[in-house]
Amino acid sequence: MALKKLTAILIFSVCFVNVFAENGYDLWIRYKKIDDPSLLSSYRAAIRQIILSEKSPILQSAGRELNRGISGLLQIKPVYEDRITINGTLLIGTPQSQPLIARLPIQAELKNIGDEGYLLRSITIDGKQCTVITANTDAGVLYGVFNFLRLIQTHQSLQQLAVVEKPTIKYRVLDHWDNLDGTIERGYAGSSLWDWQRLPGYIDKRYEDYARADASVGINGAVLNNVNAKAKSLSAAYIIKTAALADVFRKYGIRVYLTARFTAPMELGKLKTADPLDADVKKWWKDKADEVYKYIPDFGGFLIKANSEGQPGPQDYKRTHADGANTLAEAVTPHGGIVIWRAFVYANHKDADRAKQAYDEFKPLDGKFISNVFLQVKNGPIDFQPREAIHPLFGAMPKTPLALEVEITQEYLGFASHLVYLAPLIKETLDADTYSKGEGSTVSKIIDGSLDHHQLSCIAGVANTGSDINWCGHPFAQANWYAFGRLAWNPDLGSSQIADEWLRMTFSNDKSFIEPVKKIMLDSREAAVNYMMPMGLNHIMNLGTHYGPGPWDKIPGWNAWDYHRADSVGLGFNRTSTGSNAVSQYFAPLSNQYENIKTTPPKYLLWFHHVGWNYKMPSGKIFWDELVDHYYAGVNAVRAWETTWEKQKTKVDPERFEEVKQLLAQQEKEAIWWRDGSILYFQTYSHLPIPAGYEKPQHELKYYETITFP
Ligand code: BDP
Repeated sequence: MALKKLTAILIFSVCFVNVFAENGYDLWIRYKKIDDPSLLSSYRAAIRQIILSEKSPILQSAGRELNRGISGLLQIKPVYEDRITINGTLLIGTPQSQPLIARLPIQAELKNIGDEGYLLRSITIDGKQCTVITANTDAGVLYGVFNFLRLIQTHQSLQQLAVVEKPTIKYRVLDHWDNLDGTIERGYAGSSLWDWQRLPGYIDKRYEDYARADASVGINGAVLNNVNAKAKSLSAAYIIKTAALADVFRKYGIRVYLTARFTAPMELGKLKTADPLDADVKKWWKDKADEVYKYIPDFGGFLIKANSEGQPGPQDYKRTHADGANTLAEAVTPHGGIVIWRAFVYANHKDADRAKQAYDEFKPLDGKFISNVFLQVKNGPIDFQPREAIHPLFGAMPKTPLALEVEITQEYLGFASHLVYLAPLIKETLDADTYSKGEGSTVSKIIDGSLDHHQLSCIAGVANTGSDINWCGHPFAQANWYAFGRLAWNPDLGSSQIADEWLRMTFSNDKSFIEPVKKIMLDSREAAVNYMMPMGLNHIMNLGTHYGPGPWDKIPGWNAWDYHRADSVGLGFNRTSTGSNAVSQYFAPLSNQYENIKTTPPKYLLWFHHVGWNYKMPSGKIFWDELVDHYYAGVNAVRAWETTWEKQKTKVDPERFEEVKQLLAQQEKEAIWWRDGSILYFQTYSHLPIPAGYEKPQHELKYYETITFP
């Protein structure tokens, strides 16, 4: 687009009346007018004119976003110029798109911020006070613009800006488990955002808003379809549909990826085999990749779930995961694509400890993958449970770039009805020390590539987005999308800072609102662990729905008992050397720490040990009493949030106030369901009473066992 010029500098306030109720659609990029008059005038003074030449689609996106932000937050109409004439000039672009920037003494700094980093700098140029938003690439500029708007949204000063940012992780990807029929596996916020039937003809405006939200937190990739893949997504017709989405997302620096069904060469190509070492199969994947890249030149690559939960894979042909991954990776190599191969595998037979299986299967393959393959590892070795011990593969495969996969959708954390802020869960994973190369070998250093010297790095989050008007179902579930993006960009950010930013942008900058509500968010994950699966318990949810308690559940192939192992002696899975010996998969000192019940962190107690009901805990209480304490603490926390939320009535819009209020009431009810159902069930083994002073369950165990999915 040509350089926009306006002759006069016109800054005027526009009185917009907000006729729309707050339905949550605008997420954290809602740009509501700043009320504080002195803040407003200082921001207006800093943005009296803008120099931005919109030479590329991404720079156009940056310009549009800036207009939208400034006209909303400051109610001024930005004025565009092509030279610096006054104080309060915003100078935006790369040294290439904006010659003025090429002359500034910041070139050395630019060299250090890579492809996607950016600088926000207050600089005096020709005697005029300017703010520069610059980067080496247009995408970096776009991220800089979003950060600049975030400063205003969160009421930060724009004086003396010296922000230097660059992402720690290269591929920051959302995995959408969306099916081609519009349903979403483990999606709780409506149906798929992708309208496959009307693509490529109809481009829903929402695609762009989705991309804006992603880009605002630095997410740069989206896997569009379910890991339980259909070959059809790689058919010619669907490649064209995918290309239409890619055209929208590209303007926001986002690449698309597809999941690949391993038997696609047979299903689509009519080959007799999908053996990854078969020449025809290799050729099929190569041709398919060429076809995809013809329509989508910046296609990210393939994500594959193979030989897992019934999905086909290389082992069906007596080949290894590495054989399979490499064949697909070779196909995308000429185009600069990557393959993300999932490590989520387990054979569902009784005697195996599921927690050990991915390690047993993949560790021997370290060094066997070609260089554009990631192995994508879930945070824990079972399956996205409310709390898991860290996955032992982290640190165990130094020759292979590992990607971390976390679940943003709350499959095991109350779907879209429970308020559970996930930054603390993600942080717990990122900050975990594996000791693979001595102290400080954290998961974040493993996945960002720095510990084992990998050039490529990747993090993926299973998306919680859907067609609900507010995108994520629960108003607070939006915070998990936000937090994932922020942590993917910078794993060192704190949960509290992220919650603070999100609350300010999504609800209000009022401190008397932020502090108590932030506390709810920060406490929420631990509370959910407490009322669902405290002290290292896991996989005791209803096995059919993954909602509500089911420690008693048995369905074909599955027993919740296999995970909790309750008996007359105690509770928990012995993974020490006298049990499954999963502890041996960890590096010392963790292996020794977990081997010993006395040194195992209490939060992982039942993950590693079968603990006697009367075992004396460090607190002096017996184990049973402490278990019960945790369950009650979980419910009590939710009750306290309800009281806190009630006090926010005048500080938030009535729509979202009421929605959160009702959902908290539901969460309390269901926390009690979890608590009472679990305690009564475990009591049938412990035969110990609920300690005095606690309210007693209102029903018999049978009642909780027969509650159907609400
Ligand atoms: C499990 C989900 C299942 C997914 C699987 C996976 O229940 O729907 O397909 O993870 O990650 O937790 O492949």
